[in-house]
Amino acid sequence: MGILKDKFTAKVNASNTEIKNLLKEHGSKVAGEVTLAQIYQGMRGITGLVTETSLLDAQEGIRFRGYSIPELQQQLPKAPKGDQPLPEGLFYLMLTGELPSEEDANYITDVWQRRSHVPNHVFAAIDALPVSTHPMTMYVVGVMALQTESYFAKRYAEGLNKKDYWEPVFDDAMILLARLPRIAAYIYRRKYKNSEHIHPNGLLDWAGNLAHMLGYDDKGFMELMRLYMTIHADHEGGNVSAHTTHLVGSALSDPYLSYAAGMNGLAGPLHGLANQEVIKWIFEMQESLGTDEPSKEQIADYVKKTLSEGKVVPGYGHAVLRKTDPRFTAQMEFGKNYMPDDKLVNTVWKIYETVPPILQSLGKIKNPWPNVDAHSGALLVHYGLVEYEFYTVLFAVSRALGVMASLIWDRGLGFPLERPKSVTTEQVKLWLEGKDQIWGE
Ligand code: HAX
Repeated sequence: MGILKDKFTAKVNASNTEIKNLLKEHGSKVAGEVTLAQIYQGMRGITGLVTETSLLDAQEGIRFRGYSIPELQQQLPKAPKGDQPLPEGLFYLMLTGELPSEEDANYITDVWQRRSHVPNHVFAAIDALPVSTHPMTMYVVGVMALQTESYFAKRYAEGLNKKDYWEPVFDDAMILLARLPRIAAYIYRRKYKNSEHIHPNGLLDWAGNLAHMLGYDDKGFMELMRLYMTIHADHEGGNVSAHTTHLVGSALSDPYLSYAAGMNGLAGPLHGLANQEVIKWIFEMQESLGTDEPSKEQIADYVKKTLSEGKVVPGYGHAVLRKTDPRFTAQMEFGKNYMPDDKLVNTVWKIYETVPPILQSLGKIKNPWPNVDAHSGALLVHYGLVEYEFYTVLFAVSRALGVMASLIWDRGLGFPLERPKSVTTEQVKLWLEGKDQIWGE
């Protein structure tokens, strides 16, 4: 891992100097104000942390180190004869800030291939759970079992200089990334394919190998995995999974502990679990309507029924985005190229034409447009991966790319323990009466 570490060292040293000077000159500049509503309502719109790997624009969507998804699809290295980016290239970009050459991406594939062996006790820990366990629970248990391997935890226990924290975090992150596809595939084959496991293929790239170990060697599915792993990787720092990983990491919990914590957040239905909820909701709609080709009118009625029952329409809305998610659009383009006549995929597109005006008409939803989760399941179903409870595990494997690149940066930049201030309503009332300060320990 020497070449990549050397590259990172040069980048992080330059950044440290830049940030030190920036704070010296501008550290006391006021960067915004906070309303009482924001304090009570999920801290929306409060800028409170630095994440170098990607930036989310409410109108335009995500950019990874300045590159949009269509730009990444053009400029990142591809698998032989492939047309989708290799996630290895995205990881390189997020870690170094530079577009990788084919050689750079292949180097990462090679490192991850060599470090992909998962110790037996991890499989034993997963096997100890009932088969009925949700795949995300199995996944987090697998990650936690892998924590026995942490270099950071060992080196910290031995006594590690602050300046060197990032290095074992880097090693842990690379090894964790190398092993996650194996863990994910193991869970899938155990739960849904009678524990008939498939050996990794040493010649395949990271996402291609995941497809292979899941049991889907179709070229289209491999390309889908490369796209899927790329677009789900990062969504700046404030989302639940990225923020949790960063927060737990700030206590110097090692990368395994931090990532597992983040993935427990991803497993919530308002976040990553929404991808399973979308397909579940569509299947339930099909069953209730008695057709797998519902009309727009039928969809509209079903959406209104969902809302009248006090439920959310899964896959729609976002805490930051205010337009159609470019990750949704990238998947729609993939569908148009690879499966234009698929009934379920066409239903997803009909839902897209139907839902936004209905949500808009409620007058309270800030973003009526689809997010990434509105589309992903239908593409997986097309290739036969119908077991929707597994979908969030795929999201989790991808999200590791972003949160691990960020965690390496967090330690490289020496970010301290994160600890915002909270208040009680009693104190808020005193403050409103002019009898107390709201801030300050
Ligand atoms: N269906 C029904 N109601 C919705 C809605 C939806 N899709 N999206 C928002 N609303 C409601 C909210 O529940 C809220 O209602 P109340 O005032 O009655 O509490 C109101 O509209 C205002 O919400 P908002 O300000 O527009 O949205 P938030 O920032 O609070 O929440 C969510 C953002 C993503 C959680 C929300 O849009 C939602 O629940 N969407 C459906 C679940 C989903 O798709 N989640 C995945 C999001 C993307 C992601 O993280 N992927 O992993």
